[in-house]
Amino acid sequence: IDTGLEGFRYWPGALDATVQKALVAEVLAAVEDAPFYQPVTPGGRPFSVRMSNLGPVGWVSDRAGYRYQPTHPETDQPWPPIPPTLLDLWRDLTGWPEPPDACLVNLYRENAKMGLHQDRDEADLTAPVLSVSLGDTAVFRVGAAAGGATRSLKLASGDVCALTGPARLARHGIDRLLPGSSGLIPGGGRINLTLRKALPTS
Ligand code: MD3
Ligand code: FE
Repeated sequence: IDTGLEGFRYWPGALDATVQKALVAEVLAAVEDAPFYQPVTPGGRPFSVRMSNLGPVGWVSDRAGYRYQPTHPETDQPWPPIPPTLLDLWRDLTGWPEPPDACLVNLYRENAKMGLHQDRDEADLTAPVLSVSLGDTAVFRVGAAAGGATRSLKLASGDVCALTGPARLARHGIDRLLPGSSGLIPGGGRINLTLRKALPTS
C-alpha cells in the first residue's frame, strides 16, 4: 500500500495467527509484573488507552510531562524485559544496528482512541519506531510532519509497520477500533506494541 509518506514501511499480515497468539501470551505474562494503568496528560486528562512498558525504560505521561523512565509509575518496580521474539523482529525488519530499549504496550478496549500526535520524546530521532498490532482492527490516521492532509489506514492483527526517515516525525493517531473484529485479546480490544530506541547511544 502507498501511504504517500516516504519512510512509512508496512508489512500487512507479517505475523501469522500462531505467532500472534504466542506474542499476546508472552506480553500478558510479562505485564503481570507491570500492570496496565491509565496515564494522564500533562493537562490532567486521562488517556482512554491503558499502558505498560517492557525494557530498560518505558514511556510515561503525568502532570509533570512526557518522559522515559526505568520504573513503573505505580509499582516503582523496573519494567519487565522485552521478549526475545520482539528483539528479533526489530533486527529483522528495521536492520537498525542497536536493539530497542523501550517497548510501549498500549491496551485499547472498545472505545479507546489516541489523538493525532508526533513521537518526539526519544533522544535519537533518526532511529526507527516499529509497531506491532494485535487484536481488533484499528482505524489509524497518518499525515506528514509539517501538517496538511492525513490518510486513514486500517491496522489489523498481525500487521507490522516501521516509521523511518522522513516518516519518523509523521503525525499519527488511532481514530477508533472495529470492535469484535478479532477475538485475540482476552476481554476484547487491541494491543499495540511500539519498539523504540529512547535513550541516547553511549
Ligand atoms: C507514525 N501508538 O504509542 S502505532 C504511540 O496504535 C502510538 O497504539 C499507536 O502512536 C497505536 O505513540 C500507533 C503506529 C505508529 C507508531 C509510531 C509512529 C505510527 C507512527 C511514529 C511516527 C509516525
Ligand atoms: Fe505515536
